[in-house]
Amino acid sequence: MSAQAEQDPTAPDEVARALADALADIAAAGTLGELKAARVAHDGDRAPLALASAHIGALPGAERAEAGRRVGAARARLREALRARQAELEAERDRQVLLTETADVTLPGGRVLPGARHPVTMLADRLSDVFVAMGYEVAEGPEVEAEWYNFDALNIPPDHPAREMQDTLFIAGKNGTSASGIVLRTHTSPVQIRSMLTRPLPLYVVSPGKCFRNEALDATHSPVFHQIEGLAVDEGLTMADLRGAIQAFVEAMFGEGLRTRFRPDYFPFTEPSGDVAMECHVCRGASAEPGGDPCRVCKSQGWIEIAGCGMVNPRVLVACGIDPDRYTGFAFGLGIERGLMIAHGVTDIRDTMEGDVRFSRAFGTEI
Ligand code: FA5
Repeated sequence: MSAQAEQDPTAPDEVARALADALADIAAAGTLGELKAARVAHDGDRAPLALASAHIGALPGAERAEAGRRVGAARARLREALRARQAELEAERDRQVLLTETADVTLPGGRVLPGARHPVTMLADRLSDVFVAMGYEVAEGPEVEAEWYNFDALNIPPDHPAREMQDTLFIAGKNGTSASGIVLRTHTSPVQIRSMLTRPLPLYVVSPGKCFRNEALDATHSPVFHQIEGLAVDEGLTMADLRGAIQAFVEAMFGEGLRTRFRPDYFPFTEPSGDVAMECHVCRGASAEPGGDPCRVCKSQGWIEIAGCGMVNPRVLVACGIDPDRYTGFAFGLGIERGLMIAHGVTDIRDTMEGDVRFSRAFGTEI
């Protein structure tokens, strides 16, 4: 045999050695990564058996068939070995995963609580629903409000003492020093103005929302609280309609047959103005009778004040471009936290805002 013949990569010895090398490397591959390296080395484009395959065409015609069978058989054997080892190593990997990544089914599970709406939000929705059922629409307004909507348009000019009734948190232009003063709204009444300016008449809206006052936190006051505002503007509305709306609302919230009481009060944006009290829903007034048992909810007064109200001041209608000779309106506003406290016997307003889930849980987990 010539030296050239010995270097023929298709020669039986060469093919046998290349296959033996390949099978040894495949058998020695202990990981899928090592097997991948063996695949590149022995079955890649530059592998000895691939080169042998490419060399077949250069052989004399008589030798080609024989060499082709030899190299083809070797490559088939090689691929079968690769496939078998791949399957073994994958099975081994999966076994290891099962061994090392075991789940202890006896460990306590991490429960994800579904979450719940806050009792104040739930009450605001219930209150809104009572009025929506009477045909009112829900209106919203911004918490950061122009001084004009919060005061001026509500007949509270800059020098009016009523501004002192509500300790105001100013964002810009303190208390009338700027034409464009910006405040954190002190009540939901500015939504009355926004509604009258943007909605067609007749108008029946209810507006729950957050209010802010520069007040110290104590058992009954908070610097951040919620109110719900009601406003009706229509032809021929009178105090009797206001009374009827409040009476229907009290009965829907606290029970049928509870009486309401109106007493004169003062708000610059309503004339006449009143405060509304309802008969105590716990003692039904009995605690105020001579010899009656004391009542914690109404402090033995028999009545609980729940809202400010009145007929919309004609000056407010005029500020909103409404003809006061044709239209009249009534409005009312009540504190939602105070309502919650009355309805559920909560004695400290701070409980409604500290975020303690034990407080909220007592109201259920409606979501
Ligand atoms: C008003 O804010 C008027 N805008 C209500 C109104 C609307 C009258 C429409 C007439 C027509 P007053 O300042 O009284 O009124 O507040 C109304 C209610 O908000 C109070 O009865 C109380 O329940 C609640 N409230 C007021 N200040 C606080 C506070 N610091 N913390 C908790 N609740 C408060």
